Amino acid sequence: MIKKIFKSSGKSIVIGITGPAGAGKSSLIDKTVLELKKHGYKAAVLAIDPTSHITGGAILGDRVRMSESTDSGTYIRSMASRGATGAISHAVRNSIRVLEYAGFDTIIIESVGAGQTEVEISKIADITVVVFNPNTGDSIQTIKAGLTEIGDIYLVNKSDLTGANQLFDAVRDFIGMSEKNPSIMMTSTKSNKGITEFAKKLNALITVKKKTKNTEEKSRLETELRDIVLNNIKTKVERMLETNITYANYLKKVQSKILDPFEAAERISKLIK
Ligand SMILES: Nc1nc2c(ncn2[C@@H]2O[C@H](COP(=O)(O)OP(=O)(O)OP(=O)(O)O)[C@@H](O)[C@H]2O)c(=O)[nH]1
Ligand SMILES: [Mg+2]
Repeated sequence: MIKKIFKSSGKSIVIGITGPAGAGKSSLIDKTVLELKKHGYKAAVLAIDPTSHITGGAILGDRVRMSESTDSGTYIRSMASRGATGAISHAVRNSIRVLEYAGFDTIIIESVGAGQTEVEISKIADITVVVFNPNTGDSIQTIKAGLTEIGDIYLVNKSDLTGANQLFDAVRDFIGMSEKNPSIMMTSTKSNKGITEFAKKLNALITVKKKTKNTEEKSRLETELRDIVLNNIKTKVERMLETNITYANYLKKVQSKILDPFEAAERISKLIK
């Protein structure tokens, strides 16, 4: 399928929305998608689900939170992220291609937390939004944990709750000086505040990103190709080592301390052409 649709792919704008669990990402996406529709965009949502897909808890949660937009024709799909992070970006890249082929020009990816997956997704996304909320005390911790580099927009959601203003100031102090010069905004999906402004900002960013999409796509494809080649080679070598007699012999020598592992590895590596 990818073979068939690859040729025309790489034009849609990908928006990554990340942040701690319960920050209100799904609720925000639900409302934002409707606003983006007014700007003429047709959005699809991919929710990366960090939990087991057997219990289905978060999948259901995301679906329920996005009921408004699903009712109006938005496509939402959850993906389990258990397993290698490399595998996730692989699956996400291909899902984006399929969704684009299906006619969506804006693809929103929701992911939780501040881990490797988020950083990987921010590399795939054209625009990254980091969502915080005053409910969880770990927000600043999250900022410190490495989300400072990835955001184009930092959003303090749940502005209807106390502590939102302080959090906004803290985020501004922390993020304000970063090189990317990101926007810092406040929203409340509950009292419907700031969503229009957020969508407006996204619209402006989409317009900018569309101009550089071509160049961006080229460098992304280079990363992707490299990823695939390195992965293939790794698998090949792993398989070879499983059955290789010379390797087994060297291993015995190392295990009986006749040879150190570095010397042995050097010699084994020379066998691989
Ligand atoms: N007070 C208030 N609550 C909100 C707001 N936005 C979302 N919530 C609530 O916060 C909870 C989590 O919202 P979600 O939209 O599921 O958050 P999420 O970030 O997608 O959560 P995960 O996908 O589980 O990480 C829900 O109970 C929402 O109703 C808001 O602006 N104000
Ligand atoms: Mg969610």
